[in-house]
Amino acid sequence: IQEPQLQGQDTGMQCEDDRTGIGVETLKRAFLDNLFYVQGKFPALATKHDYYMALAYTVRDRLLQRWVNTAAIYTQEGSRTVAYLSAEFLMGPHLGNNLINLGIYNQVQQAMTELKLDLKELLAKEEEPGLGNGGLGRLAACYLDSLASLEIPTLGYGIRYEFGIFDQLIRNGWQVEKTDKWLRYGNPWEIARPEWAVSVKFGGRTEAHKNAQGRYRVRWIPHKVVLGIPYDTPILGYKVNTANTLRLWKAEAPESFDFEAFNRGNYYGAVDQKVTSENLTKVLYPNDETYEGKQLRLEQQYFFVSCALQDMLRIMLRQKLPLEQFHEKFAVQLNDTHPAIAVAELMRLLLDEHEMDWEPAWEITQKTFGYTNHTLLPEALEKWSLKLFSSLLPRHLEIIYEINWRFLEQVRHKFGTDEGRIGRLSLIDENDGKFVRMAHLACVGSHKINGVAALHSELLQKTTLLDFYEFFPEKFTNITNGVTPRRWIVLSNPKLTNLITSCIGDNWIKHLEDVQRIETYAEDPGFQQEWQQIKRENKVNVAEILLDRTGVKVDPDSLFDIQVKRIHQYKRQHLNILHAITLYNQIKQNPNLDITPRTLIFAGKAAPGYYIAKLIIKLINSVAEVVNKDRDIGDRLKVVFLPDYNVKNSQPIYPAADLSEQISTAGKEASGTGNMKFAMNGALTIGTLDGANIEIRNAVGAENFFLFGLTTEDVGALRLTGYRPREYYEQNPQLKQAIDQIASGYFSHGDRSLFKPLVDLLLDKDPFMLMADYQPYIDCQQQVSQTYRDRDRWLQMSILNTARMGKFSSDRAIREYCQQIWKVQPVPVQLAAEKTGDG
Ligand code: TH1
Repeated sequence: IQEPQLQGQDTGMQCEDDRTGIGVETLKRAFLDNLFYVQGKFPALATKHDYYMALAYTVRDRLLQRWVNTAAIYTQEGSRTVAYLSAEFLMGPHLGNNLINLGIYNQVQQAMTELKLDLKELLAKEEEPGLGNGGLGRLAACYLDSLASLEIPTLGYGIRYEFGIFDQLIRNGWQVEKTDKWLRYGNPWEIARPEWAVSVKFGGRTEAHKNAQGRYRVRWIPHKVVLGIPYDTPILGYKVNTANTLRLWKAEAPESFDFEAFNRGNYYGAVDQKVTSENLTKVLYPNDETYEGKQLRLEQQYFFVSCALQDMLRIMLRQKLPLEQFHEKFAVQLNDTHPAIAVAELMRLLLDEHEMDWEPAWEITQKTFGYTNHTLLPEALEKWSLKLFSSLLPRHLEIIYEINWRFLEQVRHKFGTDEGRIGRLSLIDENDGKFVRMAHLACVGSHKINGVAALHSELLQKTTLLDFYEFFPEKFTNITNGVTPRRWIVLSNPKLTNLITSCIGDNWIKHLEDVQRIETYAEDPGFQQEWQQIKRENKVNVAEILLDRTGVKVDPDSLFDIQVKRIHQYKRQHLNILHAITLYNQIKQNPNLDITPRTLIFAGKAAPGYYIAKLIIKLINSVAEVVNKDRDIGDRLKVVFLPDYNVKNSQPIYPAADLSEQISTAGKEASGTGNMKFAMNGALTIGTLDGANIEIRNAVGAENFFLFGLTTEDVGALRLTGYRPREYYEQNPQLKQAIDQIASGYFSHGDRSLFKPLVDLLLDKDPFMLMADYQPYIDCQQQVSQTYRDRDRWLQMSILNTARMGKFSSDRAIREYCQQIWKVQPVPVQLAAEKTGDG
């Protein structure tokens, strides 16, 4: 797909450096060399995995030169740097992405073919680092790609979970979780940096002491100390020499043995400390958008934040920068409130460890941080009980009290003593029990607060953070999410990439706005024909995957109607399944019905403790079982649940979709990013006026988007006037039939108790208003079916969707962060060879 660049062509005659050359012969030689010297194998003994590793090291060698150069230039220039703090980074497999960004995909493919190997098979061998739950973690990964591609000095800081998000199996229709042993066969993309380990304290108490100048300072005497070891992964930009760093921290015991215990003969006891310390970074909490007040989670958050800030201070000292310039050297972004303890930790480091006074320390802190809010759902808003907080972070609680006291003084100064307002703004929630409110800490400690789509940012200011908006409106802004076209178009959909590039060149990969130029072809029959052919081939590919993983055979000529995302009530996978049941009933009632054949594809994980979400998975599989084996239905309707949705498994999905399901209750989905990946790949969206759907519809044109459902205002008004879901059920025969079938055991071998909790919830409470949105959704789906029958119209709509998605590149989003929040400039990196002109 990509032509070689940055380096000269390999003529096969001149001798390229085995570690940097990108000619086919050099790549083959380097690959075999790595097979021998890294894996200790020769071809006759090598497994597929050995070949994958040899290729990964071959690619890594080509990254390292850029990585080392980048670090040298950043150090030499003392560049202003973005530090992106996130408890989750859902990077996906590295190999394919690095091949694309290096621009060597085609050469490597050829080299492998010449060695009688299949690059696709080797790519499939990579275990992806699933260090995130869903959209929030994947957004962080897209942003790292764009930051590197835009040549912005960046450090991503996070946690090196030993076990990432669980692997999902489906057994008897239920989700079963399996631990994700991603490090089992080694990770060729990371380099441990034990020389930059830091200590992190926990628990204990504080005391006052006099410093050398005779002034009182606070000292923290911890109960335990844990070591943080950084593991670095290079993040290469697209066709640039910039390779930034993702620095993930692993917890270790400061001493692997407790020698006192050892000498007492308690060998097993001696290893205890090692075990408990290492538990800290053992596993990712698999909850998307619901927090559990678990001690270990707060420990994880504080651990990686403290490691990150200490690391930044080390970098400043090494570059001989005074600490007063911390906010000039680093722009630190808080990816939701998970790293919000950073506000108190930076204060502690400046005050206690570097003896700065409160006022300058606070000014530096506020100028350093930006806070991104990703959700309005109340169950996701983190608050920690004072009991837990004070036992774990006693010094931070003192600092938070001081921040709060000073902040509330300012509030009083501005608004007078309005106790209601003060209670609502306080960093401490005293409503029932006492809690530290992390979003409040993040707001007060940051100079900018952003939501992730226009509607979400508006709602933040009008509802969840209204009091903060009234107090400092200038801090608030919106930056609509984006996704990287490198992974989500070029890597995932090579055929579409080639078609677009053959028409308009490849500039669009770096400047997605340019993809607009394919609009002139939207009605060109030849182009439409190729467009359709590519979609069909992508659907055939997914049909093969579905057959392989689920045993269900689907028709690639049917309409591929896809909903892939975490399973959540607010995302309403169960509304989609009500549509499936409705279609099923329509065919059963009229076996000769000429309907548009559809394949409904679902995928996504449920949090292991989220009972209703797991029941929704069971319902999807139960409906699938009945529908798929019903001979009356035939190829007109299929329902499939693809297990173990992750980045790797998602890549073939987006390019194969005709219809993208974005059907959350209005006001609940902050942005969504899957909606963008689908539309860029030419899927049409059926969706509500929620999150980024609104902006996607504005961009692609209302006539190219299937809109239905309540608006955010409707939802609020209906709630206020008294929402009675059962009335919709009683008054709508189709809906009643579908619900009654679920309740009667039609899909559960006569078991009436299985889905009762779900049915009762829908009829009595229906917190996400499926009953109200049911008929508008069904009607809109009918429109979809009609439109699909007009092939030319559909193709034109599909092409226009891709053409008009330029805004949703993460490059645009990152440019906005750079200008509005981080005030940071690109720092281009040249390779030494380029500088001397002998490359
Ligand atoms: C998601 C939002 O639900 C989604 O709408 C948005 O596109 C995405 O973030 C990126 O901005 C969130 N994921 C999480 C995960 C946790 C807590 C809150 C959110 S919001 C653990």
